[in-house]
Amino acid sequence: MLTGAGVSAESGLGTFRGADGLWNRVNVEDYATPEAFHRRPAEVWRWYAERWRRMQAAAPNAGHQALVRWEGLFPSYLLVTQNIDGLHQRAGSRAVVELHGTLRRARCVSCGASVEMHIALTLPGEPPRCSGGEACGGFLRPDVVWFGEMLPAGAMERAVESAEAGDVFLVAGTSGTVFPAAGLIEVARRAGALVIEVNPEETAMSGLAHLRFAEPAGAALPRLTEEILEWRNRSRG
Ligand code: BV8
Ligand code: ZN
Repeated sequence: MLTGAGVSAESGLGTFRGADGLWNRVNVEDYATPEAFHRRPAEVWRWYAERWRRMQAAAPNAGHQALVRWEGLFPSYLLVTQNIDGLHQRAGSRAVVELHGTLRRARCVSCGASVEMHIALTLPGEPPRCSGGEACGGFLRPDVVWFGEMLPAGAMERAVESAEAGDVFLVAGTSGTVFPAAGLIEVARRAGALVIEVNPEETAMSGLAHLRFAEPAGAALPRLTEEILEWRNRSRG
């Protein structure tokens, strides 16, 4: 399955596009690109630090919680998320691939050393400098994928494999506009999966869905999960 910012909307975290979207308030190019970090490291660092604080203050919602059950329901289930907020994991999901990285960690731009964000934020400097084993002194950056950057090694491969393998592909809370993530929907569809979309609004990918639930994820996902569980119990007799 594939999730996006809409799944975290009911946890109080804003989405990116649409009327109240984050990208309506700031320019993507000023914050979510490697060039932006190069030009204005302090501003970019502070902006992500503020998003990290909001993320920490947020709690997983009924949509995140419902998806935890899917791990036990389908053996090849994989939760592919574009979200960097870690709320799926905080809800209890373990089989998660974070296509766009995570804001729970920072990493050194020079040596790649990884630092938990809550620790990085206690270090001096905006952004702080790397103080790992080698103390290379490089800037720490959020461990997220910016526009124009490659996805984490192996993440897309695992995601494609699961999209090709499953009978059902669930897409929830994403506008389906950022690639290569959005391409997974077509991959699943071509491989013969039943594509289900959960989104109150029509999206760029709605045409690929066999089934659409035009509802918030926090309502549709728990209900869908209950229905699958009931069907399971009935079919086991
Ligand atoms: C790459 C992390 C190879 C950081 C993000 C043309 C020009 C330039 C570039 C491109 C181009 N064409 C394609 C590209 C590539 C580019 C891209 O796709 N651009 C698009 C915009 C055209 N992609 C990349 O650059 C990717 N890398 O391709 O590498 C490469 C490398 C070098 C050179 C060439 C190729 C990397 C992209 C990663 C970007 N990082 N985030 C951060 O967060 O700060 S992207 C950002 O969008 C988000 O973080 C999120 O991860 C992603 C997707 O957004 P959504 O999750 O879908 O959120 P959105 O707001 O859009 O939608 C929310 C939906 O929820 C709505 O539909 C709404 O109706 C719904 N909703 C609302 N409430 C609810 C709900 N649904 C359910 N329940 C609710 N309650
Ligand atoms: Zn370093």
